[in-house]
This record gives sequence, C-alpha cells and structure tokens, in this order.
Amino acid sequence: MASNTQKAYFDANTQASKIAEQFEMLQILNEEGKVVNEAAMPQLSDEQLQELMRRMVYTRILDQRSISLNRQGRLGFYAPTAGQEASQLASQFALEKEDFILPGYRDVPQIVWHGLPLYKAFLWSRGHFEGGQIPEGVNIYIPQIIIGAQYVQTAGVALGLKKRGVKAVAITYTGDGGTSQGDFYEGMNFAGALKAPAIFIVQNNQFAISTPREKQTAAVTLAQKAVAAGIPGIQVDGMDPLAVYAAVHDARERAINGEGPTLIETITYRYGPHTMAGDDPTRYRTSELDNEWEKKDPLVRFRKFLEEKGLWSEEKENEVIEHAKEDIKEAIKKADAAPKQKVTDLISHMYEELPQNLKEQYEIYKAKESK
Ligand SMILES: Cc1ncc(C[n+]2csc(CCOP(=O)(O)OP(=O)(O)O)c2C)c(N)n1
Ligand SMILES: [Mg+2]
Repeated sequence: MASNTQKAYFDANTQASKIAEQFEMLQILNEEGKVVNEAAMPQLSDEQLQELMRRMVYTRILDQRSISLNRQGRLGFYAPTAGQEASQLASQFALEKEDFILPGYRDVPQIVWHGLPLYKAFLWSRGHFEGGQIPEGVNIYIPQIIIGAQYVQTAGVALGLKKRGVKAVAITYTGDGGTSQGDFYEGMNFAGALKAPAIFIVQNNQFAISTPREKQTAAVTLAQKAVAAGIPGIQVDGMDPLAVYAAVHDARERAINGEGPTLIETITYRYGPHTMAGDDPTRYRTSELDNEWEKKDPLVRFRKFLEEKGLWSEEKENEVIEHAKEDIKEAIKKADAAPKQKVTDLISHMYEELPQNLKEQYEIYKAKESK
C-alpha cells in the first residue's frame, strides 16, 4: 500500500533517466577532430580558430614550464592545467574585454589571456603583493582559494554591471568539488533571481583532490544543479574547444540581452596532480583512466581539425612553442626583479584604511626593516 502510494507521486528512476537525457553532453568535435554537430558550429574565422589553437599550445607549454619552475623553487603555489585547455581557453575566447573574470586557483591561464601580465601571475604564485595589483582596464579578480566563494562575488559583480547598464558579463569558474559548497548555490540563486548577467562554469575534471566525482554528489549531472536556481544549465564536452566556445558564446548573448545567468558544466580532466604541494595522483587514479582521457586531448583533436582545413602545421606549432618559452623566460626574469616583499608591504596593501592593530604592527615592522 505504502509503496504503491509512493510510486504514484515519485519515481526516482524515471526522474534520473529524464535528467540524464535533458542534460546530454554537447559535443561539436569528436576525438578524431571530426565535426559531429554542424548545427551547433560557432561562427569563427580561420584566424580566430588558429588563434585559439595558439593559445592552447602556449598554455600547455606554460603549464610544463610552471611545473619545472615550481620544482626549482622559483614559483610558489601552482595548480596544473594540462588537459583543461579547451575548458579554460575556449571559454575565455568567447568573452569581450569588458567582461569580468572571477577565477579559481587553477584558472591562471584565463586571466593571463584576458590581460594580466605573465610576470604578475608568477608574482601571485609567490604570494607577492604585486601579483594582486591588477592593471587598470584588465577586468579580472585574483584567483580565489576559498572553494566556491567566487560564485557569490560573481553574482555581485554581475548585478553591478546590470545596474550600471554595461553590456558585459561576469564569468566565474569552480570545480566539481566546488558544486558541493553553499556559496555555489547562493551565487547562482541570487544571480538567477535578479537576472544578473553571470556565467557560472563548473570544470568537472572528475576529482576534487582525491575525491572522485561519484563520491561528490548523488546528482546525475552537475549541470542539473541549475534547475533549483531556475536558470538554464548545460553540460558540454570540456575537451572540445568548439563546444565550450559555443556554449559560453550563447550564454553571453543571453546574459547581455537581459535573460540572466547560465550554468555550464565542462566535462574535462587534469593530467597532472591537484597542485604541486605534494598529492600523488597514482594513489587515487588508475593509469587506464589517465589513458582514456589522454585520447580525448583537446590539443590533439583541434590540431587534427585544423590540419584537415589546412590551417595548422608542425612549423606553426613549433613557432608557438618557441615564442612561449621566450615569453616565459622574460616573465620570470621580470618577476625575479621585483623588490623583495617586506612585512610592511603586506600590511599596507591589505586595507584601504588600516585598522588600529595593524597600524601598530606597521610601525613595529617599519622600525625593524629600517635597521
Ligand atoms: C572552502 C574550502 N574548503 C576546502 C578547501 C581545500 N581544497 C582546496 S582544493 C579542494 C578541492 C577542489 O576540487 P574541485 O572543486 O573539483 O576543483 P579542482 O581542484 O579539481 O579544479 C579543496 C577541498 C578550500 N580551499 N576551501
Ligand atoms: Mg575537480
């Protein structure tokens, strides 16, 4: 009797399978670099397609160099990005300069391509205050370490843009793990209620440090978390730069037309460790899983696609690699040349106006530093 009654109003299996259907993953380029969804193809010129590839190749080199600089003790905090290039760079590529990026700690590439000089990204990694001083006109925030906090801030920035009548969006990134935080829901809900021009990206790289996606939540998809906030949600192939670009481009159009925010889940993978602070992925991932994802590599499939169109070659790729290496060398030199950080530098860049206790500490350290 009880089970009959229950069945009448709630059938979990049907509900779950309907959700899986509704949030089916958008893909445009398959693993072989073939277009499988012509209708969803974004309008990008040959030059734009090449530029997107250049950025992905450059960023893969930046990741490799950052890892070795970290091992040499020349960088501080570093969260590897290889594997996530399509998710990170194709989403940034769909933005305009007026748009604001609110990144998480793994999202340094997007803010560099949005205008943060690379040497400043290196200084940020070292915890140097100059890394947090953003040049005028570069619409970014420094990467957030508190998981999910950037979602709430994004709702606020987006509402500010709306109130000022600026035709721009605020875009933010978190991970699969980030979707378990209260801030994640609060940000989406607030932006949804006020139709603020925000784009919420979840980069589902399958793990939150060592916690696999299946243990993170009972939800069938992460994109469906948009439903409770009353906003559209979409799941896209995060290894496919064209699918990511298309989804973000559409979300941006909707947002600047006053139709409110969108949640985009990009299905991706990080090849490296969580951060360079010492986790060992072989303790929580199998080599079979790594291999499976390497076959989906965004650079490989985009290279095939472009080569087929006569838009890419080994020479072009080598040029980008050499250019990236030179750039990185210059940037680290510039970071090394920044004056050594003093305690008073830290204190004086924390608040616009210092509270009394910090004023006292400032004086103490100033006296010590002048000795
Ligand atoms: C509020 C908060 N809780 C815990 C942590 C510690 N922490 C740092 S990264 C991380 C995992 C995040 O995983 P995910 O959101 O999937 O992002 P990913 O690192 O995979 O890009 C955790 C729990 C934190 N930084 N902030
Ligand atoms: Mg993750």
